[in-house]
Amino acid sequence: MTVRPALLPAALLALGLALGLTGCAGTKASEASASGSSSSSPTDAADRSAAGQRIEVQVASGKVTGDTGRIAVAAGTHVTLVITSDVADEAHLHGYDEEAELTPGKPAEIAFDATIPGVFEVELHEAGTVLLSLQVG
Ligand SMILES: [Cu+2]
Repeated sequence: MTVRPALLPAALLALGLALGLTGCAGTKASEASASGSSSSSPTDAADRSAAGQRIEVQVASGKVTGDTGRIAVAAGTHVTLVITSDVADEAHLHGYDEEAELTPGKPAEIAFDATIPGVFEVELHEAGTVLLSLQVG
């Protein structure tokens, strides 16, 4: 037969690798940085969902301004995420696994349909900065 003892350690190694690949740094760090995010009202979100929702953030000197914090999005909404950074970086929307290359001073867009419920971070891979958390539901 073809049962080889070497397969077991290999399987354990693969399992260990899989456990280490649960996401980028700071997947659960949204609570700590959401202190200034009480500005969106439920009626606001309902109004915007019909025509799609535009979320804009700006990054300058390492600081994030605009639609930062936790942003509520109704499930099914077409979302356009616009990110402007003063340094080159790569933006990553977790959960949906959408990425955008950021060129200094040029707005980059990630457009998607919010079909996956949950809370997902938008993060800069180089800087490690969390721009916002998307709350879909
Ligand atoms: Cu990421």
